[in-house]
Amino acid sequence: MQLIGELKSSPAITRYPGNPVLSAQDVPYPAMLVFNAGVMKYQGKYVMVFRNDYGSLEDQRLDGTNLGLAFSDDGLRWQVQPTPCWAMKTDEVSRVYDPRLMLLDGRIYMCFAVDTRHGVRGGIAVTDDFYHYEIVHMSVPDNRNMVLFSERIGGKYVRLERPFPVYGRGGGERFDIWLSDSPDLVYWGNSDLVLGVEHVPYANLKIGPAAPPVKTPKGWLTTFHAVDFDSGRGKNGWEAKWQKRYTAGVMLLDLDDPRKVVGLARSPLLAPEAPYEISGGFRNNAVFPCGLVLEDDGEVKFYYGAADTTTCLATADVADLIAMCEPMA
Ligand code: BMA
Repeated sequence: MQLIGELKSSPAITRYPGNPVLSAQDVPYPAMLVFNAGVMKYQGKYVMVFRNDYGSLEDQRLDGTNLGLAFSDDGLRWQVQPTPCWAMKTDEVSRVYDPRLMLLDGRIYMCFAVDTRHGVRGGIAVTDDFYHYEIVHMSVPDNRNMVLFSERIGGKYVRLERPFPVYGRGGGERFDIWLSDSPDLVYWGNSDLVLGVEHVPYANLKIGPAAPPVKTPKGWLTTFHAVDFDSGRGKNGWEAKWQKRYTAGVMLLDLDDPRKVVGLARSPLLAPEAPYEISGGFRNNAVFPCGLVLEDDGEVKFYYGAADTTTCLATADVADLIAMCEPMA
């Protein structure tokens, strides 16, 4: 395995000086790790659904996961609602996590991952109030990191996703970004590979969709996470070993045929560097974006989980992100 070495964030991106924008102490019910949040703008407000892993910080013990809801007028200062907005626990399902939010046909959709006794599934639900979720689709295992495009393309709904083909990819975690389409959000097919991990120079393990793609005149601006592994890394968080690093990347997909990558940034958009990304967390050395808001003036607000512990914000100009995406060879 080719080691990746040092990585730096792009000069195009600026961390919000008030980071983190959300952490456990902002949550009025049991909360411990508050991260990987989906964010959207809806009816003039910013809305966030975040993952909350609760348990004991003192004993470094995870007891469970629920999703929390927060609102904001400026995308910076957030008010968390008094109760969690969703959780799922049955004999079969242990938890729902890593939500992504998007508006589609005027309704609010959320994609999420579901841990089950029989594998990890990707889910899609619709809600009108962020508290009641009607599940419209659950994938077969193993799949997660699903994101929906905000409009139909060629008459079809489209999603990016990240299946985990362990057996067929040599037994390790060598995973790529795929796309499927659907006539109704329920039945999905016509699946194709979009971006292989081998195309990302700063990944040696796996990649996966990050925030839902946003439309720009040059293509669908699409963020993803990228993972590199180094067996020389040891303990770096709560676990005995944490040898991965999670960075964030950006690419442009063709407006009419999003199976086609028209541009890819050859270096990361965001690499773990800030103190709250590289130390003091559950899994240090990790940035994991799930939310992105494109403002009317071209500012991109990029929300990401830092060290699987807090929710942070970075901003960029959409023109700079587009410029980073170089044509594919
Ligand atoms: C991924 C997911 C994310 C998590 C990341 C880093 O595989 O489980 O929820 O943020 O690992 O630990």
